[in-house]
Amino acid sequence: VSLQMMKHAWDNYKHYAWGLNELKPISKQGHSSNLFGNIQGATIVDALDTLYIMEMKEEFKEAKEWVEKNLDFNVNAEISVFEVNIRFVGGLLSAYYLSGEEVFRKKAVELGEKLLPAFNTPTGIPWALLNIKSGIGRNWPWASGGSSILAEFGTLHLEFVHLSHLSGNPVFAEKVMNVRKVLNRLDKPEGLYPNYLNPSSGQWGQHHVSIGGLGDSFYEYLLKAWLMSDKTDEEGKKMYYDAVQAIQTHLIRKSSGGLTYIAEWKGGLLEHKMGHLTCFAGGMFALGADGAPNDKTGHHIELGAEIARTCHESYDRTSMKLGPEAFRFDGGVEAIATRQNEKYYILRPEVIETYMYMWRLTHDPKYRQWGWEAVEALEKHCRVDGGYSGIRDVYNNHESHDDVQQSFFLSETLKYLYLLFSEDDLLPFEHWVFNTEAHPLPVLHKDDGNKEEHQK
Ligand code: DMJ
Repeated sequence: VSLQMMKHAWDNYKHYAWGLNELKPISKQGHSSNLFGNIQGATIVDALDTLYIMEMKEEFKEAKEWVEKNLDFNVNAEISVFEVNIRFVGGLLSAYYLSGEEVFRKKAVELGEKLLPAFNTPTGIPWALLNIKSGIGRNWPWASGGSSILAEFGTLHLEFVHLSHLSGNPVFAEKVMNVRKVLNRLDKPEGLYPNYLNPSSGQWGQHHVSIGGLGDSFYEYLLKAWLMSDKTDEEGKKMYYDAVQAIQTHLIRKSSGGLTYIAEWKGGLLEHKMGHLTCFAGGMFALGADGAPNDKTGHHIELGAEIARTCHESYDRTSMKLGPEAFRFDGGVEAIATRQNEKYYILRPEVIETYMYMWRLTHDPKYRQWGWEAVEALEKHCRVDGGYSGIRDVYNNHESHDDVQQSFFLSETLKYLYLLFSEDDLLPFEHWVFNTEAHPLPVLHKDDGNKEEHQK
């Protein structure tokens, strides 16, 4: 089924928006997000590995030809360093490792080089935004006193380690190791990492902590850096398990109805809200269970299972059976969005991602059942003639479509669904880690001197 879904999403993109970043499936035209500046083809690059894994050979070939002929980074464009890294660098790296086609390696390294000037700050903590022609960077004007964002500068590590590995140039890995160093030197309030860090002063901005938006993939990359290093990166490992300890003490709570959730922390006060983005953490806890210190393996799996259940409830308590952007545990509600501007669903993957990890790690059939419920809901409410669209209010009985087919729907949501219903030996966790955009990167085994030896 996810293959049929992929075909529908891809064919419509191809028909109406080929070469542009994303598809508007209702108006049947291209959608350009300023996150990528004038870099084009986000859907193509994000979808390459999904096409490959689903064995959509013709489509993969067309996509590869487009990359060869048209993917161009010599543009005067201000881009989001994080978004371009996770979608474009990550997408190209995976496409290279899966297919062995040199063009993807070359383009990934070329783009990586374009991103390097982002690290030219007094601390080496990169800017959020970079003009890839002039090399001038800056931060989001809304981010606490000129700060860089934890989930942005903390989500470069996996890709940059691979860029060094594939190019033979250590500079990429050095840049991300320095980010680690800066973070390690800083005092952390209650052991927590605030979402904002000023790249000039090296001081934290506002003390807001989140395992959802602005924080999320930083934690994910600590764990995955350790796993991707064949469990040799002890520093990444320690930072991850220390962070999880602080998260458990200060952020994880249980509702009176018995649902475990991860709250947000604002200078010591809790906001009892959990984002759809935060739902990825169920899978992360389960993935990290194996290495948990003090015989806590079972506990981390259990925590993953509880988060999965809560996020499933957030879907189940809507009329469309698709989860809202954020849900609350206060004012008499549990796992329900109470604000109009938190009721949308934009084809995000995190809940299905957690089902996939929980399925692989426990084989409890309920995760496939829950994944199937999501497929039915996507087909019923998000599928339109011209592709798949997000929904403005999942509590309404009538769809109001947002008219965007996000590129991560093809790279993540559909890939995780496909993996959920595949055998465990398709991209086994011992050999692959998924970047935060679901692009698989091989574990760098201790004894693999050269890149040719990676398992496919
Ligand atoms: C994706 O780009 C990535 O999963 C990122 O980590 C968070 N936001 C979207 C999906 O929701």
